[in-house]
This record gives sequence, structure tokens and C-alpha cells, in this order.
Amino acid sequence: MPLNTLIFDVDGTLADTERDAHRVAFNRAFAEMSLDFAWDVETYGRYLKVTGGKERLGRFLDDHPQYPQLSDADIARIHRRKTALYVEIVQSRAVALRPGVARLLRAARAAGWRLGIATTTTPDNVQALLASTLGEMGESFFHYIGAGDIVPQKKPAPDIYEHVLDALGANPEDCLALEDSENGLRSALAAGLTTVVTQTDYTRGQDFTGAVRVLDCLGEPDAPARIIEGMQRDTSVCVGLQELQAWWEEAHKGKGTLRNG
Ligand code: XBP
Ligand code: MG
Repeated sequence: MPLNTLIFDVDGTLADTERDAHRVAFNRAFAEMSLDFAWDVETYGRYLKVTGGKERLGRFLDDHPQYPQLSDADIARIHRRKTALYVEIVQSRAVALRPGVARLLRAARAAGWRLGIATTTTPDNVQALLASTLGEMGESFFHYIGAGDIVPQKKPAPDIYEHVLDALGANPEDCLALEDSENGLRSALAAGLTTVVTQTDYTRGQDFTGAVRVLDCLGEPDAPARIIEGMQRDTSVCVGLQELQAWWEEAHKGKGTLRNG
């Protein structure tokens, strides 16, 4: 069976949301609640290694005993406010999809491929992002959206990808994941998925061992992407279904698992 299912990460992959949307929403929530700290771009980048907003805040407080230590209930309350503020930012259309994402989604849909989302972020955030970038029917592009606390362990654990594969009734061998980060890549690989990475400013330089390709983005016909790791390194490409199919076949041949017909 040929490749017929794509599973997308959200933050960093569909859109570059972290620095100017999630980080800003966290800082606004901290200020509203009179908390005596804020996350600059560099600090937030370091704490992105902890996936999940509540978990990220918890780790930051663990590392900074000089700030008031908050209960899980307080963290959850701050995080709910952060989510509302993030949704406001996204609804103001401050966040765009990354180059090539809308083109690839439309091509996959037109070809009858199945589309899924496997993300660590909160479901409200995904809904708002898809509506503001793809229109009110944005969510309908996807056959299943797996997000946030629906699984016990966030990325790099494979839980969210396994959950989405299960919900789609899909075999990992027939799917390809698109990710932007080492944590996301580890999660997808552990679920058995061939994975393409489109790195961001925050994830550049992370360890992407195991990805079938690492690119700077998906590219557009008039502004192609660059392959950074993997075969054809340093070449330009506008990533479409044909490229994904070829890379997926290459990965399966490498594993000796490509099935014919
Ligand atoms: C994204 C995350 C999320 C977002 C914030 O990781 O780790 O925590 O940063 O969203 P990935 P929440 O792209 O690998 O899914 O605050 O809603 O958790
Ligand atoms: Mg990501």
C-alpha cells in the first residue's frame, strides 16, 4: 500500500507559534496574576525542551526556588488563562501557517490522503489556529486531532502518536509524520513513523538522528525549501506529495519493510 496518511505536529510545524504567541500569552498571564517573572526569548527556548505548558511552568518553578512555589491547581489556573490569551492572539491573525503547509494540506486532501494531528498543545489552541489560518472549516481538513492531556505522557513519549494512529485505524508503516523538534521526532519515531523535520529558529541544531529528511521549511514553488540533513543535502525542493512518497519509500527500503502493491 502506498503512503496515504500524514500526521502533523502543530507548534513549530504547522505554524511558528512559540516565540510570539505561546511565550507572549504565558507572560501576559504571569503579569495578570502578579507573578514576579517573565520569559524572555532565550529563557523560553531553554524551557521548550519541557513539552506541555503546565509542565514547562512547573519545571521553571522547580529550577527557581526564589519565586513563590505554586500548587498544581494554581498552575492549572494560570495555564487556563494563558490558553485564553493565546487563543486571543491567534484570533487576531497574528500567526500564519509556515510556508508550504496550506499547499501540502490541500494537495493531500485532494488526493484522498488521510490527515491527522498529534500535538502536545491544548485542543482550544489547535481549534483557534486552524480556524484563523484555514477558515472556519479548518478543523475539517483533519480526520482526527489528538491534543494535550488526552494521553498520559507528552512528547517525547510515543503516546500521542500511538493514540492518533489508533483513532485513525492506521498502521504506522502507511503513515508519515511531520515534526519540528527533537522531542517531536523522538515521539514519532518511537511510534514507528517515518518522519520529516522542518526545523525552526528554536529547534535548529537539535539532534534529528532518524529523520528521513530535515528541511528549513516545506517551501513554495517560488521559494523552495532547502534540505539540511538526509540524502540530496543542500538541494532546493518544494515539498509535495511526490517528495513525501519518495522519502517514505526510501526509509522503508532502508528498514527492509517496503511492501509492494
Ligand atoms: C508544543 C508544546 C506545547 C506548547 C504550549 O510541543 O510543548 O506545550 O509549547 O502549549 P509540540 P500548551 O510542538 O512538540 O507538540 O501551553 O497548551 O501546553
Ligand atoms: Mg512542535
